[in-house]
Amino acid sequence: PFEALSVETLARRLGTNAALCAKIGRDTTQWKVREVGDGNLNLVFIVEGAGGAAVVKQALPYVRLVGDSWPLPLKRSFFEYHALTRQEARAPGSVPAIYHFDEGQALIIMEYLAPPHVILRHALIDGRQLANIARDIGLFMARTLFRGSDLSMVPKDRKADLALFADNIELCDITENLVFSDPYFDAKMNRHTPQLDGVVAELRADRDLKVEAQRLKHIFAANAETLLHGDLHSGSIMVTDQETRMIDPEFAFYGPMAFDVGMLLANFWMSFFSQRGHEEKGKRDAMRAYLLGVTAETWAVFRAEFSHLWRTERTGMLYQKSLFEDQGDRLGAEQALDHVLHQIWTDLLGFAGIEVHRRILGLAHNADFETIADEELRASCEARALKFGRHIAVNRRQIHSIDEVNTLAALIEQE
Ligand code: SR1
Ligand code: MG
Repeated sequence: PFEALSVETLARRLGTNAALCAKIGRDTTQWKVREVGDGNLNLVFIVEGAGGAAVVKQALPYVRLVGDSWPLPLKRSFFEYHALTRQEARAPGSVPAIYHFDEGQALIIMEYLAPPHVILRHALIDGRQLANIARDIGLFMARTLFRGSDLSMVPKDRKADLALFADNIELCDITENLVFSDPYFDAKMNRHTPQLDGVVAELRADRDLKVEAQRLKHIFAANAETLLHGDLHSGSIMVTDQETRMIDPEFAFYGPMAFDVGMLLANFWMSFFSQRGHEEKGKRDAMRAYLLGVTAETWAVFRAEFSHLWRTERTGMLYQKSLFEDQGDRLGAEQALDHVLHQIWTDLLGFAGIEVHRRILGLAHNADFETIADEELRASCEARALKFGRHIAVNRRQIHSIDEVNTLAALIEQE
């Protein structure tokens, strides 16, 4: 039966695991175990031995953030494992290496991304400008989203994966409620900075916003377009000055391409609006400019790589080459590409706006704002972000470029 690991029991329980011993050494008396999980759901151990180190990640039968009053199935570990193997195949080198998966114990033994790797969110709070994140994340999203879809896969394989990930019901349910609905009414687990009471009441009375949030929820739930990471925020990415790795795809399922891109960009915009709260560590003007540059570059890299894959790897049953290039109609294929990219663009703005809202109004907040101790200051950052989120969600069909969005962000920041 399933048993949660602890710092005390890990060496006894995994001391004979061949994969772990091969990585870190079999002498368990040398093993040092630390629990470092700071996410909302799981246990994460770093295990160091005489020969090296590894991470052991184990799901718990409940939501760690809330406790055992909120049960959550262990099978999320199964989805994380299968998502990681597919991400590695589709975007080699972008995720940690997997050494072992134990479905019964809901645990994955994987590569330890040792310091100087840090969580991207923390690096951005510290005011670090990382040169490669836009390129690396843009490529990761384009490759995984394109290659997991009917633009690329054999229909039988894609349908098998659709069925496999369709059972990730409870984690989808978290997103469906926590992201798209709860922020817009007085749901039980919501919380917000008290100084935002007035702004929150206005947003919850905003019919256009609520309708848009439900339209986006509809797109999220009904558009099984590709295998998503499903929770691609800056806390799900580890970085060094050179390297970028995506972690934690336990929310993986078949959904709209724009969801991963929108959630990711929202986290850069939230970092942007949180910077005035971290100014005691030094002026953040350059950081703000950097962050807007990162959003623009990420979207440009995504578009360029997606377009490249469209032209070179479109082997699936959608927009077949036999209808276009094979008949000498390259323009037809480009026209279809424009439609697909345009849809991703319009929808990502909506998902981004809603993601900003849920991190300020819902249950799961993020450290960008939460680490601002002064509540007045935090509320002023959050209020700007909320306004921005509302604008891009409601007006998403009227916004045509990332520069427009970034100009809006800069204007709201200066108010
Ligand atoms: C109850 S889980 C709350 C949030 O944590 C995860 O990282 C997801 O973002 C989820 O929405
Ligand atoms: Mg996570």
